[in-house]
Amino acid sequence: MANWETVVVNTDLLICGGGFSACGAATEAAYWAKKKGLKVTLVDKAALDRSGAVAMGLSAINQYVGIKDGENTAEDYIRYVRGDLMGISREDLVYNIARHVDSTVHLFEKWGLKIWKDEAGKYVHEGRWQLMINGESYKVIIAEAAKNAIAAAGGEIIERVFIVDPLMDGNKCVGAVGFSTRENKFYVFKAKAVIAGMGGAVHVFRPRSVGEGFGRSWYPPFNSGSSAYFTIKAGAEMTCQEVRFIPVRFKDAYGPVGAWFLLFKSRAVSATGGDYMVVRKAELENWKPYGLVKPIPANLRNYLGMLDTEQGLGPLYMETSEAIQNIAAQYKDDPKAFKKKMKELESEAWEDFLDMTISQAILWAAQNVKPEEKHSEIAACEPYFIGSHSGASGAWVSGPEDLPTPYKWGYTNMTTVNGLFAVGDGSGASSHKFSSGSHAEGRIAGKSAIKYIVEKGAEPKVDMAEVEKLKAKILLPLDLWDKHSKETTDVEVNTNYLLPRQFLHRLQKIMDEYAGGVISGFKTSKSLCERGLELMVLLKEDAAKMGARNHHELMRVWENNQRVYQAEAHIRSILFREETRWPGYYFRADKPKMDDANWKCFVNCQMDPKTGEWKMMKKDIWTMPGV
Ligand code: SFD
Ligand code: AMP
Repeated sequence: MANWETVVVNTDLLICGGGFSACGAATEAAYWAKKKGLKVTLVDKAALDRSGAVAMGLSAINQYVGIKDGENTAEDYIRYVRGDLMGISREDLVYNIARHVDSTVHLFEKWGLKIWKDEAGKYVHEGRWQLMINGESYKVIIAEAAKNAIAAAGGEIIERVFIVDPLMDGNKCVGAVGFSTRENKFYVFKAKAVIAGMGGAVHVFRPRSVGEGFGRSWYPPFNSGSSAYFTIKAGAEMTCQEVRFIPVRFKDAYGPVGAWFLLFKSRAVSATGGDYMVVRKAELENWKPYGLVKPIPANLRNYLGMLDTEQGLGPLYMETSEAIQNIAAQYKDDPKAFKKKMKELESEAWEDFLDMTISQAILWAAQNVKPEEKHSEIAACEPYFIGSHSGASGAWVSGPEDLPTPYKWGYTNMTTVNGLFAVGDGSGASSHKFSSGSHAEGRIAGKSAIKYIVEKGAEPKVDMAEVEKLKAKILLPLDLWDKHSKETTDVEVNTNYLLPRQFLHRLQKIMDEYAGGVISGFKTSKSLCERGLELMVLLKEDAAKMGARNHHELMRVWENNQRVYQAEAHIRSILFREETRWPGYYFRADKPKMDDANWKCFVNCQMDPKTGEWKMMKKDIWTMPGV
């Protein structure tokens, strides 16, 4: 076995991940931990300042309820999420986040985030729930607060350590193992409670950007399904694993569209100029009652555009120039004011990308796009797993203690595994929390985990013999490389190992062709899913044969292994749910209609970590009384 040092870290609370939810968890947990003399340790595979989905920054805060000013209520937010997710949401969790999220946003502002204000000093809204920000340094600001909180409580932040597996003591999570992506160090974290906040997953499906564009995706390439893998391997019940997210974005560089639709009131049209939201309005009747809610659910907005492209009406375009001209038109009688407004709008359009998707600005520049003069192509991206946005996949967590929810078995946000909490993209069925809601949920879980430690926390019992086995398994790819890489003239062609990139292509091909990726027009069926699962068995056999030439590739190997679990949970859940509920995200072509009578329920799944057997379950939907 590769001769790596084993580093043991003892802590009370272990936070896996360093993104928005983990920073929220760290900030809150450290506050309570300090009072109780407990230690909080946060571990991120990257550097906290620029890790996760918000690494590049964002141009908006997508969840702000505005309770203080009477703009909306938390109940309004429940109705919004219920509609957008076609009736499938954990209303207790959505409510819990909604009632706390505003205070999180106020903290962001206090920590230095610039939120746009109008002349009256009120926040500038992009849409009903969204606030415009100067967000290039959004992540740096939120990370700084988490760092300060942990430092003040005497905790520890460990960067560039990739968490792989949970450590278990029966049905209790007692820590995690991982490895440094820079040094020859294998880490063992022993903890009384663990929070999984390692984001969602990308590159499970073959992306549109392949070849020279590989690595570009809407969802950040560094989140590879670690939260899902970690909770599945711990034996936790998972939910909504079929609810992937497909955003529509500016094509090829994945620039955001929210500001265009909501702030600039832009239209999206087909190549022949028809506004698919108007032309295809009648289709929404087929998806009642959700097809008729406002705003129209994200998947149905996608679907109407997809119907255009399927009928040869693509490409689709965002009418940027029309939108800019419409806004500036109110100044048309004053040429100077008109010119000034046009300049202002033009710079807002570019800033939207520069704040969060710099590559889209580069692509516009490279293709001589002037948004004020000409429209710009948009397209549906490949599928992603991001339960915090408009998808819903994640672990099944316990609801808030003070609500009459039927989903309560322990501490708020604890999974069905004792001592293991999930947040952000890691917790399911609580969509539309976005950056601010993920942070708020992290705070809720951080406080709850400390409560668990105070009331139930026992010294973690870790079986070091088991840890040695995990170390050998995790470092095996380095051994395979050392042993066999000199056997062939081309190191990439070898019968004794395959490289992570090769494995990734195989996984993506299976998902793309059998589970409804881009190439299949997002359509799948029972037979396709079953065949996909057969191929997954063979793929998993080869997973143990991945080789790695260095630290970086070792990380790639484990990212792939983690993606496989996300992929399998996804196929199994699509197969189990015998209907099409989210056209525009995926289509069960053999069950093309929504079936509320049989399938207005959560689809949950659970893998037995000992046997690898999966159990599929239906769970009832609870709606908040009076909402
Ligand atoms: O509008 C390991 N999101 C947006 N939210 C907004 O509020 N406004 C926007 O403008 C947003 N836009 C947007 C958004 C997301 C993406 C991908 C894009 C654009 C392109 C959503 C939010 O970003 C999202 O909801 C939150 O970030 C979710 O928080 P969290 O904590 O669940 O995930 P994370 O922030 O990505 O952090 C993950 C962390 O885990 C680390 N990690 N650490 C150790 N071991 C491992 N094995 C690990 N694997 C991952 C990561 O390094 C990271 O620290 S809009 O355009 O849609
Ligand atoms: P996006 O850039 O698509 O992620 O959008 C940012 C925010 O605006 C998210 O909260 C979306 O759900 C919302 N959004 C985007 N487009 C629309 C639309 N056409 N109607 C309503 N909400 C939208």
